[in-house]
Amino acid sequence: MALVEINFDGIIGPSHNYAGLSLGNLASSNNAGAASYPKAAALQGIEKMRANIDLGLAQGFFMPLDRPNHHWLSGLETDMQSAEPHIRAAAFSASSMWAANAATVSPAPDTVDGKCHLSAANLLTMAHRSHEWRGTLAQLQLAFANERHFAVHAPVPAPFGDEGAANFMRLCASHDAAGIEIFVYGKTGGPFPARQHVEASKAIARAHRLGPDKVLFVQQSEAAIAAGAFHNDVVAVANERVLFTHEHAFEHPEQTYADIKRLMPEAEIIIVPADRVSLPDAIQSYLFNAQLVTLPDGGMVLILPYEAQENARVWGWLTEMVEGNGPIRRLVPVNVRQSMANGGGPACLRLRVVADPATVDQRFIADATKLDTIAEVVAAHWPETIVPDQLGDPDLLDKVRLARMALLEATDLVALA
Ligand code: SUG
Repeated sequence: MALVEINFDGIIGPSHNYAGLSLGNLASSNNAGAASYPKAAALQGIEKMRANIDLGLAQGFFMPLDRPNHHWLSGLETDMQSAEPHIRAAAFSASSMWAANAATVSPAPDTVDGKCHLSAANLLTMAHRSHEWRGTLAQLQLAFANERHFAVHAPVPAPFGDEGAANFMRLCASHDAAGIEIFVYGKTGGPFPARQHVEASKAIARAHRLGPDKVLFVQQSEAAIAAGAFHNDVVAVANERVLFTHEHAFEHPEQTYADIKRLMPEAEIIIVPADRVSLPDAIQSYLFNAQLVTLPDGGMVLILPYEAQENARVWGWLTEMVEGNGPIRRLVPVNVRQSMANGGGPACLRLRVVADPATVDQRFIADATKLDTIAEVVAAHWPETIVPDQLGDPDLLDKVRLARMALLEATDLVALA
């Protein structure tokens, strides 16, 4: 089979909660302390996968990581009972659901050795995310174990923060053709941290054996980070020859567009002007944190959160865009409200891998029947609700651990226990 884009979604874990852990992520801060609904959250994610399969797209998934992370806590000489609340919350976070941050992926057509390269992200800027990489790496090594087709790399070492594909875009004539890879890094973000360091991006480009004439390193705009775009995928998304971006996504937009056109003259850049959609509107509605995908018939659709439809200025602009003669033909709103309340839209929940699905470990490939099985496990085992002051409750910790184990058993992935 030919190379296709497979979207691997992180299954939303049973410990999903709102602990306000991500400075600079406004949804995370604004919802700190609110009650979360892990079962509803995971079912929303499963429905998104189901809808994408119905659109004819290839779909995979990743398992939630083991939480709380006792290994991390013991490294800090503490445990769930005695840890301070912020450490306890960091150990318990279900943040690996945002699979766009799991790794950076360079598909085989872009690399000198003709393999698909994946580098697990170190996520070291945020404490609760900094301990994801071990579990993520183990999972990538299992899913992409076929060394004829894949090379899986360990994270870039500290101190250079890397947040994976959330700060990475690929433009190409079609997914199976050689493309250009755009690494977006931050320098400063006003009051908020810039999470992607340029040295991490450069290291990944070297590890992935990309041709230097096919790579761009682009600075994210300081204003965007300061407004709450903690990842570039909050203000821009690319698919095949199309870049869909906010006017203020990049620090040097004209230079960025010119460089893209130089490396790929057929690129089509759709710029959403700030006088139609302000940065605050873009960040509140997450219109760019959409899955921009090509359907089997060749048309492109934007799979975006309900929140984008509910913002009149955003929806007005999008409606005009699809009525025009552009490449994006359809808008498909989806309900991922539980994830959105922690700053994770449809695009955050998935990692794109261009590969032949037959070369991937089949346990990670979704179909309707498998999603039914996963939904049954979630319905039976995931907590209904969690409030942050429950995080030390031993009954909740047991429930969360057993819920994940039930899922690993149902998907034949106990190797990840
Ligand atoms: O890293 N939120 C995540 C959201 C990640 C979104 N991913 C992409 N943009 N690709 C983050 O900020 C909040 C957790 C909490 O507050 O409980 C959180 O980690």
